[in-house]
Amino acid sequence: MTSRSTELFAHAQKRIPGGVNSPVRAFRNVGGEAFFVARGEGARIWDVDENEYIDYVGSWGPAILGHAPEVVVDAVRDAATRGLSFGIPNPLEVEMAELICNWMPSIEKVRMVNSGTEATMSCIRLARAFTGRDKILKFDGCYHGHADTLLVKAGSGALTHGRPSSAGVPSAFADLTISLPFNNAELLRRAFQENKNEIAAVIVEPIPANAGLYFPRENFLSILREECTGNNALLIFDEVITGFRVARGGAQEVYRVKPDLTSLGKIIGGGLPVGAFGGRAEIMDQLSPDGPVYQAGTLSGNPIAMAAGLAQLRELERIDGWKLLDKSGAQLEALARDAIKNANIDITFHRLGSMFCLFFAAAPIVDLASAQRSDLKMFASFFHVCLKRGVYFAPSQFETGFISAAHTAGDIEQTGAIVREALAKL
Ligand code: KE4
Repeated sequence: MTSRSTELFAHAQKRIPGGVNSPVRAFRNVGGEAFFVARGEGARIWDVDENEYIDYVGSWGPAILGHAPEVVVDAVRDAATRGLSFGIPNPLEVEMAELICNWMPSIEKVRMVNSGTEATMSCIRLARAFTGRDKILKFDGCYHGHADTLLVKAGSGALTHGRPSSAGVPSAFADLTISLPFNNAELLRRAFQENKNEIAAVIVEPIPANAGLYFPRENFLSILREECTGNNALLIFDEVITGFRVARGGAQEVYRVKPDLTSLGKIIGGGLPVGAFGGRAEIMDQLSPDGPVYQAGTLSGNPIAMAAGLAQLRELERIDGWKLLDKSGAQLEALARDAIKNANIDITFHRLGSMFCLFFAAAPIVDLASAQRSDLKMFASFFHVCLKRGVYFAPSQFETGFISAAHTAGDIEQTGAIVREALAKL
């Protein structure tokens, strides 16, 4: 009997490219067919054939409280009764701006947008205008959304589908983007010397999470800061994933490095389409209508999305979510490491707070090249065995797993047992 997911996927492929509205959902890295989700509640999701999964994708980061958290649903329902969108300033935008600036002191002014891509794209335009320079420096495997300038050696879906530098991006654009191996301070210094006074900004995921999850060497981010300052280039932290996840003040609080601009997304929308970018007032004031840099959006600061994001962020603070998430992360790590010890396979487990990744490769994994040593076939088998047993991990080796505040110790215990079983079967 054909499953409902299979029927839907067949129909979707007739009307939607690849049958999906975002490539990573297509299971191409792991094979098989994407399932269609019917609903989610807390740490669990159900597909249209009523199969139940413990969810470690969490909408790729936004569902930090789990699915359909009561506080967020109530806030959305309440705001919706007063109208869905106006294109007129509303009080919730000011509350959101105030919260972001208080939680991330490097942000003196912030503007709301509708996706992480819009946030990073706007940071790049702003940096180019503020410095009067054109070149941008990024790192191989880091993914900053799908703006032309940033689809050069990009991570996430671009990497998963083997096209880190996308077709359709004019070489004139791509030539303005320098991409280096992450964690290589020597090459960074050399790039600044070879492109004297030409680099407008360095954009970085302070904790790269789009080629699997790995970490900056102890002083790499401070070297980035020093090199940018010394060369009058701006430092942009892309905290679309890490913002308000790894700490209340994001990765910049964890590593105590102050960027000039920060891009945000995912969690701040509570599941609705929201991005934001902000930083030093003297830079942000270059934006229209005060300054010469144009940037706009019909739905930016939309009251429903603001209500959802504010409810999620305030709840996260109320329950001290970061402590709770780290405790759950530590429990999963202990179980995973135990399972790995029992399986005689090269696996490197990385975790920070509620973000984690199992690389099917030996350590050390410090950049894209080392992440690409992973055995993708083995990852795919692991993914499908876990899926069959009711655990949904990201359908790509080049993504990161997310634990939510809704995952109970029981859920994680169950997950640990399934991981152990899956590794033993490889
Ligand atoms: P969006 O445009 O997808 O909202 O955000 C782009 C983006 C920017 N910066 C970072 C660090 C990101 O991780 C992302 C988007 N993340 C991917 C998953 N790793 C989104 C999933 C998808 O593309 O469907």
